[in-house]
Amino acid sequence: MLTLYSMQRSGNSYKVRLALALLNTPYQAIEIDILRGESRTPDFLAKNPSGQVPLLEIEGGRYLAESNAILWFVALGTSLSPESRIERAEALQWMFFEQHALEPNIGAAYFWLALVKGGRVLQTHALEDWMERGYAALQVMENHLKTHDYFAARQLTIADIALYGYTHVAERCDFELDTFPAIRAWLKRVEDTPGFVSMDWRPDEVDSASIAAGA
Ligand SMILES: N[C@@H](CCC(=O)N[C@@H](CS)C(=O)NCC(=O)O)C(=O)O
Repeated sequence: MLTLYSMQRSGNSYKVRLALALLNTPYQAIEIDILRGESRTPDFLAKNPSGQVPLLEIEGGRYLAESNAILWFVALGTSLSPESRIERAEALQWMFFEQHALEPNIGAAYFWLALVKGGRVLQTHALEDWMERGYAALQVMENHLKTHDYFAARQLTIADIALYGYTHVAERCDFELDTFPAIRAWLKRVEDTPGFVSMDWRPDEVDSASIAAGA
């Protein structure tokens, strides 16, 4: 049985929950509240020295961090992972893009505007950069989606799941998607996929206290 350490409102965590739900893969979920420092306790740091969620515990006591690495782990050999060499490389290309162009900008804006009280005031200057770079990333995605339904392999793959994680919350943190019709159509295509679950959806949850108590 897989164990996923994740935070409900974390886009990186949601990517993994979405893939697991689409694949109907059973797992146990443990909620880690990063705003209360739960990812920085000695116990959690022993599992993931980066102190971040998501973190997947695999049978045999191995831990895997980084949302996109986890996506590959859970999806390999399924319909969500492309088969051919070039299509796998294209999926990776978009997943690297997600981590360097989208997540650090829209993800950061989402965190400070939607999750942290007073975050807008604390991050006024950084916000300008995040908006500019976030819109640039959205434009790259829009250009691709004008001629493609999905990002790789002409079907829904983990590349779409990776990009969906923060694109779908862009409007909750000041980005407007009115001028990105191809992105809006793609968001809807992802949401119409059988087995899709929203970020609010919760798998049956186990709290960390009961795990520690061996329950
Ligand atoms: N590149 C990592 C980023 C993970 C990340 O930034 N996680 C955030 C939540 S979305 C976190 O755990 N932050 C807590 C911290 O850094 O203390 C991934 O894709 O998994």
